[in-house]
Amino acid sequence: MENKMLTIYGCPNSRSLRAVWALEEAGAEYDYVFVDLFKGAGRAPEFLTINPGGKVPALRLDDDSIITETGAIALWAAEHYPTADLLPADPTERAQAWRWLCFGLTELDQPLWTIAKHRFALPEKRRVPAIEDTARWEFEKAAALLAARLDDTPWLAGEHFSIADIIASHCLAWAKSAKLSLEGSTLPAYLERCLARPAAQRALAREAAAKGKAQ
Ligand SMILES: N[C@@H](CCC(=O)N[C@@H](CS)C(=O)NCC(=O)O)C(=O)O
Repeated sequence: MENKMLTIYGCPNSRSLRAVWALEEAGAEYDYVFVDLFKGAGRAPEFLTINPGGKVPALRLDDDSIITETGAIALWAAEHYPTADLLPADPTERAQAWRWLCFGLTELDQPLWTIAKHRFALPEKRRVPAIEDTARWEFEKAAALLAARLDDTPWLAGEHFSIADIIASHCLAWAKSAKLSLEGSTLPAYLERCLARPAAQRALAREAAAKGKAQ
């Protein structure tokens, strides 16, 4: 079979950074297609054939099938590039990676998404601004659990960086940009450590370059 390039559909300042970061950690080669969500490109008919949900990220595989959902894309990268060690081989650490990956995608991501939806993402008549107070409270409870875990282990799975760290640290960066404060020193230090990884820096640069090229 012809060896086709992977293609990631993304937009800077969105969850697509998680997918690009996972591909960079994996050492994958891929094309990047900039979907300008801020100009409605997520709703364009050509993108809806890629992801009928109109959301980024989406990953086109070399057999032309599409995966959406940041968790699924990160897991795919971890499984297809095993030498990158994005999921620990040790069964105990691997179980912890699953645990914290799911925690990030639900307990951390969802209150942040609730805040974003009710600030700007939903049609105006669907927004309930008063919900923000409860979502912040939920996020703070989840962030405290994350901090407690990171007081015990350097990375969420244990001794080794994993895709759980990509999702969790992306949520922390998102919280910061939404002006939520990260209590204590553990989470800011962890976020800095995650973002300092060369793969994270390459992912940020790749997304920025794709946007710059399109404008
Ligand atoms: N659960 C999905 C969420 C993806 C998502 O909501 N992406 C946002 C950007 S962060 C998006 O494309 N929004 C455009 C829209 O909702 O129209 C994932 O984790 O991949």
